[in-house]
Amino acid sequence: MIVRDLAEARTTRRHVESKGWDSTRLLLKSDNMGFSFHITTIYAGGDLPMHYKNHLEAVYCISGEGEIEDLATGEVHQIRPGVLYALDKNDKHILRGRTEMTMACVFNPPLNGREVHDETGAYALEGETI
Ligand code: 9YT
Repeated sequence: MIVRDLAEARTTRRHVESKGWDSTRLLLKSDNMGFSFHITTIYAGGDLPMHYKNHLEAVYCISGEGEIEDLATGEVHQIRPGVLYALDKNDKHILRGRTEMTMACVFNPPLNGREVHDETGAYALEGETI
């Protein structure tokens, strides 16, 4: 069994900060669960174009409010606590935070550890392991 505490993990290299967000990677590839699990903070006013070409991601909003734009269709979906979105087609999107948002995120395949977005908005498959 694996037991991890978010507050403790935030003090380690599991905590990754980038432009407009931070993410604490509570489960990673090395845990052999077949997915990774992260608690992400999207900062207020964030406007984040992303395109996870190499991963499927599901995101559940715990707190805060914002919106996600599907760049294939132009549809804009409101994000609030209780809403989940799943990028089941590696969907290119923009996530906007009206307020700070706390999100629970799952990635398949799992992240290695320290991934941040490349210039195309993707994470490399061979990210830095921790
Ligand atoms: C919601 C989202 O994709 N935010 C960017 C960070 C990512 N969730 C991560 O690495 O945990």
